[in-house]
Amino acid sequence: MSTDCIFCKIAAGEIPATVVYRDELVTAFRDIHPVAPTHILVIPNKHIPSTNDLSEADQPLMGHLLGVVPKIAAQEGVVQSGYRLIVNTGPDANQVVMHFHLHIIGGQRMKYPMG
Ligand code: DGP
Repeated sequence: MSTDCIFCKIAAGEIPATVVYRDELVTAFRDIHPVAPTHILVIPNKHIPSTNDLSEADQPLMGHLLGVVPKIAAQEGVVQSGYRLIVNTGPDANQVVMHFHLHIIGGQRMKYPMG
């Protein structure tokens, strides 16, 4: 855990968030500034700053993180309608919080093309 990381504190239950899924490895909660009717962030409970910091040892964890997405999508009622997964990494992607997080965005038709 990184003591100055807001997402570490959410994972540890030290600051409030609307948690929609939690297990020993990952936590999912509603984004504070939703851009769509469904906007969930899925994070590893372990502090990993960004995609660039993933190690080979993190592969089972990241597989698990992706694996919980359909369960959360089902809870949110967007499995059939679809949803977008986004991982912002670094300045050009506007990554603001330096704790790896996967955005699940859905509940409305997404803009396309992306970028
Ligand atoms: P990104 O640009 O990918 O780093 O997006 C970070 C997201 O995190 C952004 O959509 C807003 C959300 N966020 C930031 N701080 C908090 C917080 O304290 N609680 C919650 N629930 N979401 C937060």
